[in-house]
Amino acid sequence: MLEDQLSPDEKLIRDKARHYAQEKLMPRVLMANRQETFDRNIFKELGDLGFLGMTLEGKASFVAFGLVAREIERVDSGYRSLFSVQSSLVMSAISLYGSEDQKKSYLPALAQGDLIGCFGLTEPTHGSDPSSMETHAKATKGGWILNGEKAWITPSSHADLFIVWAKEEGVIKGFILRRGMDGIETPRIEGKFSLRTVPTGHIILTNVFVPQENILPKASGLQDVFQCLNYGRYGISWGALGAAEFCWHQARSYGLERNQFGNPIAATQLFQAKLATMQTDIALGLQGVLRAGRLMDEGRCPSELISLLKRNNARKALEIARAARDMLGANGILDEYHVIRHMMNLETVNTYEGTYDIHSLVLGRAQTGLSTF
Ligand code: TGC
Ligand code: FAD
Repeated sequence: MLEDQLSPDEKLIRDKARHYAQEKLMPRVLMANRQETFDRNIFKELGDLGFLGMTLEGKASFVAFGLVAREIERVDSGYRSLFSVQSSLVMSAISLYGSEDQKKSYLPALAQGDLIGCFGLTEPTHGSDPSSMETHAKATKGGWILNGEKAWITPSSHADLFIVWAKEEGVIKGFILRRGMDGIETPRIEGKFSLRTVPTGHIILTNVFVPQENILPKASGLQDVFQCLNYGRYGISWGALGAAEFCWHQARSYGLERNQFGNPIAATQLFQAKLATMQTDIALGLQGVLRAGRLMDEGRCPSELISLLKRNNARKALEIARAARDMLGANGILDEYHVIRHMMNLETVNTYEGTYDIHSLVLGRAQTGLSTF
């Protein structure tokens, strides 16, 4: 059992996260999803609980971080995305590649949830292939001038701080931009059927002057971007299982109460076979992320293992949500049962931070030594 493999501290953090997620997030998620409303207070709440950037400086283990991601995503993948972007992408980028002054200036406010960060890598015409990005930085007196466009950025329309990746003379570098700098626009993307509890937007940069002190001095190439993505993908691998567990439990409860042909539908062999598949995929997935977490804590988790787990757990969670949707019949399409929301969210989880197929190709390259890119 997973329970036996967690330390007392990890269990305490997990219980704190479960209590918060069930008591504070669950009651507001239905209307937030239906009306696409974003609650900025969630950052403060996560900050007050000590969850934002919790692995930095060894404050908590990577396993504890994963357990928090799982509890938040048991409620909603969008809420977990907020936690992931702030912790794994934004705070990690500053922590790994920032100057001491940048760390002092930004990390405490990001950890408290007083500042909201976002991570701008994807562009309208460069998603799976970020090395072809067109956003560029040109050196000028006292800093750089940035031009370009980032797309699909969580939650750019509400962010105070932007980590923007841009090419300077062909080399990818990271910059810290602040809302209020001249030339930044952050329009929101409308019409999403997935991750509706968090805004997703563009970052449009038109001759934005970025002072010298706002470059991430230790970042110098795509491999540094990928280091942040490794943390993000690891958190997603845990989180997706939380969403899957919710759908599994919902299907089981529904099947025990719903009668057809004079018997609970859970009494049918087909229904039970589906529950068995869900249980198996979740139990094996949890063992995988636990092992990866322990290796992360020891500083020796291969990035291919993270690709393997992100790819598999996101896909299995999506399959479980689709199966649960079916097992609830017509009620499966009602948002008050929450399964259809998880299913729609998991379409995004399967796509972002490297699609299922991109991670297939990463694994294929590692096995064969042959790159398809
Ligand atoms: P490639 O030649 O593979 O790599 C360039 C350099 O990077 C190194 N590298 C890694 N290092 C550490 N960890 C990893 N996972 C790494 N993957 C690659 C690699 O060794 C190389 O280093 P060096 O020193 O030899 O130069 O580069 P490529 O251009 O061929 O890339 C191919 C591919 C598919 C691996 C890559 O582009 C990719 O992963 N594409 C997916 C893009 C992606 O994941 N975007 C995410 C955007 S952020 C986001 O989605 C946030 S969602 C919000 C939320 O998380 O909730
Ligand atoms: P594409 O790269 O155009 O891929 C389209 C299809 O082609 C996919 O099925 C893909 O697997 C396939 N494909 C591509 N290349 C190959 C190949 N070589 N071989 C075989 N098949 C291939 N990005 C950020 O930078 N920051 C964020 O905060 C962020 N948040 C997001 C939030 C949401 C809700 C979503 C949906 C996306 C977010 N993203 C973010 C972007 C995300 O990382 C990209 O969508 C993802 O990397 C895929 O890129 P793409 O959408 O351009 O698809």
